[in-house]
Amino acid sequence: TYENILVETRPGAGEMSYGWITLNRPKALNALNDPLMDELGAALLAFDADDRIACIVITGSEKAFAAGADIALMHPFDFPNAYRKGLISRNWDTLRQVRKPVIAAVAGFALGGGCEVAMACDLIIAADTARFGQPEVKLGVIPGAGGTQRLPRAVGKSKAMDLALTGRMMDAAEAERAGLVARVVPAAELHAEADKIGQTLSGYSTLALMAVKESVNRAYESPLSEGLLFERRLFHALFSSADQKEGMGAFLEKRPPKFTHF
Ligand code: CO8
Repeated sequence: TYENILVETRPGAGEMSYGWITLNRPKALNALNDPLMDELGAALLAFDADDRIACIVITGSEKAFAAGADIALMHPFDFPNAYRKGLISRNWDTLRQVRKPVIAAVAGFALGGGCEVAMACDLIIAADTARFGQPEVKLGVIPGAGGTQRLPRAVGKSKAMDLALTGRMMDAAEAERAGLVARVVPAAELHAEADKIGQTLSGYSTLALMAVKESVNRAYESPLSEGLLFERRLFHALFSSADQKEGMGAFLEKRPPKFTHF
């Protein structure tokens, strides 16, 4: 029923699966508009609510992950309408609310809002063809969904300023060196690499995956002492799970664990 994205459930380890979302507005290089963002939000929430899903992959096409927000759509807007209607503002918070790991698998252009979608994911893997950038300055505006906030946290102030002030693109190798991207692989292997991550994560306890995500994200929101305390509380909390007994028991018995996600 989606028109701007393709959604699949891929079999993972054991009885678990992982979600696979492909941004799919090929004629506009996956430019983001409200319908696409609404569909992305709905698909993410559906996967997040599904107990059989361990994690979610978001990808685009070979040419573009997403080339930004839709410029033709934005062009006629004035401030009162952009503000009142929340121009292309919906569902960015949904990306933050998803509690399972979300992996961005980026090939081609990830520009403006496209780069911001990737950065709102939990980890970015890139094809060697990937190009990242915040070119909004060239259009007379600035990034509007985290480009001036998440990018400096990911790559530091100097490089974030460089990208957002000049609007230049950064290739995959530079993005990996800068810490924006976790892994770079040849373009032909991008989906296999994302599948490998889906397979790996779906073999783990969903509780542990969600706790890792929550705790790492805390690092961005709190001073070190509070972040460490939060982490320790979650670490101790996981001792109330059957999966902790199973994970540690399986290690001691030298057999693979069979997690039940309780
Ligand atoms: N919006 C709308 N259409 C687009 C966009 C876009 N962002 N990007 C590409 N397209 C369209 C082109 O207009 C073209 O359409 P058509 O065939 O009908 O002419 C088609 O996609 C193919 O594009 P090109 O012919 O330009 O392809 P090239 O390979 O020559 O160039 C580029 C690819 C370099 C990616 C080029 O298309 C480009 O520079 N695109 C714009 C990139 C950009 O400026 N992105 C930032 C947009 S602003 C933004 O994202 C703000 C985020 C706000 C977030 C939400 C806030 C609340």
